[in-house]
Amino acid sequence: MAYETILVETRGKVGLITLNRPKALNALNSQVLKELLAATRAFEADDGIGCLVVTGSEKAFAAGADIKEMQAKSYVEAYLEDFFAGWEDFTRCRKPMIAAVAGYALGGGCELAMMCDFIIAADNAKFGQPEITLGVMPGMGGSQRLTRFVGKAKAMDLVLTGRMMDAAEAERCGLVSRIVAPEVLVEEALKAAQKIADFSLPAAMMAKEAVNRAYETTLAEGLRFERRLFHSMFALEDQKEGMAAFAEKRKPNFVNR
Ligand code: CO8
Repeated sequence: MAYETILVETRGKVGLITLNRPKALNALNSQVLKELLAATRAFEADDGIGCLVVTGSEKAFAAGADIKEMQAKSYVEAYLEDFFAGWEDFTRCRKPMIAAVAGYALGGGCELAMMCDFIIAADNAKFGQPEITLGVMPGMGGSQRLTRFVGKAKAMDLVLTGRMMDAAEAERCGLVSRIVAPEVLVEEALKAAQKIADFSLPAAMMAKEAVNRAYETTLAEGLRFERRLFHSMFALEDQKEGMAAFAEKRKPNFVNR
């Protein structure tokens, strides 16, 4: 598929997707969604890929859903097309995904970053849910994911005032896992992604599934789910290889089986 709003590259075992609508600060319109889903599915189906990185430009990861595209929508149009529901498909990607965020990650941009498994931010990153300033509220998961990630006080502050927070504040409150200089952002994200991709893919996918389960269930159920997955890992060749390599003081050679 030829893409117009994203750039898609393979770097080693990593699939790199770069949002590419510079004139609109990478605003997320329906074409971006369609292309992002297609690229993600292609990487998901590619056995050579173990991790994905989603990034934008140095000025903007994404400045939100495309306001100009949605401004004239009626309620019934939004309802019938289940506006924004397609973004849920993005979160169905089972391979690990890293968001590499520089510049603005606002509204849907912040929500897209939160759909990834973790966020590496450049020190110029700015996160926010400014929908309230447009007479609406977050519609791609912001009121739910942000609240789970940073807690009620900070989420209410951001969602109700529409203010932006910088990378340091985002790291302090747990939204961001690490901060790097803008010029090395993609390189650092690719390094982290390559590291993940070099591990056993089924182990990484199960680990992702288990951590995500923590957001959806009780502690007792989550612990049971974790233990079942952990037991099942003894069926993996990669478990035998990883533990043998440790005992034999050598590097493991994982085969994703
Ligand atoms: N949508 C469409 N176009 C955008 C967007 C956007 N979200 N953000 C920026 N652009 C466009 C601008 O219109 C401008 O285009 P043009 O040159 O044609 O006028 C171009 O990008 C450059 O933007 P600016 O000139 O504004 O650049 P600045 O550097 O001056 O400002 C900002 C950067 C602060 C990021 C500013 O662009 C801004 O405030 N953008 C909007 C941020 C925002 O409000 N995002 C939330 C959008 S709503 C959303 O994501 C979810 C909605 C949920 C609704 C639920 C309904 C069911």
